[in-house]
Amino acid sequence: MSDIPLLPEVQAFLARRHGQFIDGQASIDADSSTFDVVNPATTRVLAQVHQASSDELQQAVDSARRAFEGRWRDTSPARRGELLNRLADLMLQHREELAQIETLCSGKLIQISRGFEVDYAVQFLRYFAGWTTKIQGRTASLSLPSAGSEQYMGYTLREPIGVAAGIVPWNFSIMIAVWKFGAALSCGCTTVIKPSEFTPLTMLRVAELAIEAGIPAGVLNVVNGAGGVLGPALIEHPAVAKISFTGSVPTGTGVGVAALKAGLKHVTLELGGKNPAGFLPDYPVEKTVDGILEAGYMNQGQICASAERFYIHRSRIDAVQELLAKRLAAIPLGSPLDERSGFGPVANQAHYQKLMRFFQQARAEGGEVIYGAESADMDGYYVKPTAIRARSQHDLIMREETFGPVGSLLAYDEVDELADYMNDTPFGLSASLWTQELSTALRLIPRVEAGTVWVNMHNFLDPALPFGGAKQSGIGREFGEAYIENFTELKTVMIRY
Ligand code: TXE
Repeated sequence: MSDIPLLPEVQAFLARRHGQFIDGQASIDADSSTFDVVNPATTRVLAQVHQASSDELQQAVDSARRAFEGRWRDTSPARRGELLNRLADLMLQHREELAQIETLCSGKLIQISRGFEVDYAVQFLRYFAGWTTKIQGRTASLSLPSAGSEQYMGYTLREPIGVAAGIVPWNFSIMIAVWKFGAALSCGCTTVIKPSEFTPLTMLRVAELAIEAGIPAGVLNVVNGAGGVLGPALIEHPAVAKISFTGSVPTGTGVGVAALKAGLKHVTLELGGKNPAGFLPDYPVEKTVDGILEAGYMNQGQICASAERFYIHRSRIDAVQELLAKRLAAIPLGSPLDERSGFGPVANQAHYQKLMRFFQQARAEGGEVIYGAESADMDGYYVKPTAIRARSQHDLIMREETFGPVGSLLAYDEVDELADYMNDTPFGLSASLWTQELSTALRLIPRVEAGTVWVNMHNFLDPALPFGGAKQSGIGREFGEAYIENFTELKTVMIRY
């Protein structure tokens, strides 16, 4: 097994000093403290990044506000679309460079970095570019009384909301940022993106490409630093009108409260949860195992929509368990820069330690380890893909998001019981049903409490369809037409004539 060679431009990029990207250029406050970016596959420090100072934060928001008022809001929709498409072209031209930087920072398999962080992100960016010319209000027929000859007309306008802050997690540092800035820019908003402190580098490079594409300075700014310090400062800044957050439920809840307290700011929260996959009694064993692998283990399970709870009919669960153990054991763990690896490290040390605590807890609760539940004997933050047979729906492993490669299996007897189990959680981001009986699926879909329900598939997103959480998994929807609501204010106009 061997790693692909790093491109010279990746090595040159890593050797630079890193900080923020403000008003069209790199910004480094030499007096501000630095934090390390660690390669989770080796635990070695890759780069150091200067934390944004409060002056820099101010400059980033000021620059976004000036760019909004002075230029971007008034740039024609067609031109905005053209520029977003040009950025998409440049991202593809720099595909390998961006993918390598992402893999080094996050431990994501290089093929996934190429396919998702670049190709798929570009597909989203082009989707948003296509919407720029289609954002519309409506006209309405009014019923106001007319005493004489006066008449009325009424219509609505969708106006860009202003400066939008995008707070991004570490699991998809480019793609999730594109969801936020692509959507914002297409609506005429400008942005300040705060990447996760674990993956702060890729967006600095994307912001440079945005300038090369011709997107005006100040439209896309990037500030880096500890979420607990920078996040609240960004949310509270009076010129920030909107916060779009993706991340964990506790942090997201805090962000929502802070956004309301900071002046009833608009907020979109895309949070995680504890997503279920329910396999109906007719579904064959081998296909069930394929489904579990698809739903739970991609990107080491570090996908907010991934399933972590798997409900299998009692008549099949033992056979599923046996085959799943074999399939998990056969996944080749290895360096994420080696194209033959099928499974890389988890993204950072804190996450690795959190998973170790989950394994301990699951054992203490009497969960049966089907496979894994331990680290792999390798230098980086590697954990084995894990499956646990839970004792009951009340086990911690069935209730709390691990955000890792950890599937918990539980047997059910009746289909009604399955629906109850699936909904027995405060969260509701996604869910999947697996059956060859379409009528069973169609009857169950309305009963499942989740923002997205897949049938015979899991973890697929399409820019044309809204995505977001029910219950405590979030507020608002991204993608589809739904995203336009997030970044525009609806203005009603009434005219008497
Ligand atoms: O996530 P956070 P973290 C889960 C996963 C992981 C745990 C912690 O289980 O182990 O969360 O990861 C910024 N105000 N998920 O700490 O805290 C932070 O800097 C404003 C699930 O990375 O949610 C980062 O940019 N912002 C998940 C972003 O919020 C704040 C994806 C996400 O950080 C802030 C990631 C604050 N007070 C982790 N504190 C999912 N389900 O999608 C932090 N941030």
